Order: sequence, then C-alpha cells, then structure tokens
Amino acid sequence: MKNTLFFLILLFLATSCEKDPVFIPDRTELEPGKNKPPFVTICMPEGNGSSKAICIPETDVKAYLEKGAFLPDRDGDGYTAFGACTGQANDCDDDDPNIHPGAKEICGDGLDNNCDGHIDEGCVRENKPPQLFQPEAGALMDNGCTDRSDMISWFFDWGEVPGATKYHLYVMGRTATIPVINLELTQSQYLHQSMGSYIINTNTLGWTWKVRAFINGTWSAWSERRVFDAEPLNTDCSN
Ligand SMILES: [Ca+2]
Ligand SMILES: [Ca+2]
Ligand SMILES: [Ca+2]
Ligand SMILES: [Ca+2]
Repeated sequence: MKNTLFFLILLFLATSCEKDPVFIPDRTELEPGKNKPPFVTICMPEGNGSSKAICIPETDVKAYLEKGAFLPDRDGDGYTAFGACTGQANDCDDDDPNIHPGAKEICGDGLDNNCDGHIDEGCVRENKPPQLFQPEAGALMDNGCTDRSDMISWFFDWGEVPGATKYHLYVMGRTATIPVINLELTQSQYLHQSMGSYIINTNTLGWTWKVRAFINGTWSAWSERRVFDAEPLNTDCSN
C-alpha cells in the first residue's frame, strides 16, 4: 500500500510539472484523494550562481520566494527569463508579457519587443525635421546701435523631435558667406546675444534660419528655411 501511494504521488508530480525535475515537498496534502493544489516549477538557487528547477505546489510559492527562489516565467507569457533554470531562458523582459521571442517588433517605442537584441529593427525611421516656432516668417528682429550701447538679441525656438539628442541651428545673412550662428545645441531653443554689435541697414533684410535634429546617430533633413529681417539700425538705443 505504501509503495502504491508513493508511485501515485510520483505520477502526479511528473504530470503536473511536465519535463521538469521532480521535487517532492514534505506535505501531507499531496496524498491522492485530498485537495491538491496545482503544481508549478520554480528556480531554487544552488549557491554556485546556478539554480535548480523544482516542482512545488502553487500554495508554497510565496514561502519559496522568501527563501530566495524565483519564478522562471514571472510575467506568464510562456517564455522563461534570461538565466532561468528551465525553458529556453530567452525572455528579455520577464516583467512584460508583451515582450518575448516571436513578438512583433513595435516601431518607435525604444524597446526590443521580440528579444532579438535589436531595438526597433526593420523600422523606417521617420527622422522628421524640427518644426520652427519663432521667429515667425517675416518677423522683425532686434538690431544694435552704432554707438554700441545696445546688443543684438535674437531668440530662436523650435519643436522638440522625439528621440533627438541635439539640434543644429543655422542662421545666415542674405549677403553673408559664413553663418552668424552655426551651433549644435541640446535644447530646442537658443538666445543669441551679441553685445555692442550692429547690422548695417543694407544688410538688415532677408536673414534666414533653419534647424535639423540628431536622432539615432543621424541628422534629420533640415527644417524649412525661414526668412526674417533685422529692424533698422539705431531703433531702440538708450542714448
Ligand atoms: Ca516570461
Ligand atoms: Ca516577457
Ligand atoms: Ca527587436
Ligand atoms: Ca521596438
């Protein structure tokens, strides 16, 4: 009778935690005929960096977790975590059931959805150029004074581009050969101040500005090229 009982227990455990090593907890409720909880496989650290799969009643999970054991498939998506003691151990995010090998790679979320080691692979990068805010087209911007008592103060503002790590602001005079501003910036706005300088009246019209964004290692296309004018020289001098 005793042997039969032991055989039945073994048979039950083997079918509950399929393929996993059989572990027989010392619990009387495992006897056939009594209320039997479902069995689960759990990983028990062995002290040498590895862990061993053991089969325990679901009701014991909490106690085992407190003893340092861990669930091989915490998020229940059917894929066991990296380093788990059982299964393929290839779930790169075992807290998110939507992330696992074979999942669809979702573009633009910055996540490796299919656990192939690549983020957003195969996605067509939009790399949109920034949208310009101000100065608006045709805006009249600050100018300085011939007595150098005033500064030129220009404020540029554009829309943030998702994923952009820096921006390139380029401001050019109509007749100039080199840009007056040619800067890489981490913020999506810039205050240009040039103390004591001024723009002579023949050069006040037809300034242009544009911005591009640096995303995932490449520059976007340039934004629209927007035109503005500087106000006539000596407009707002203090003396
Ligand atoms: Ca999982
Ligand atoms: Ca997962
Ligand atoms: Ca991927
Ligand atoms: Ca993705």
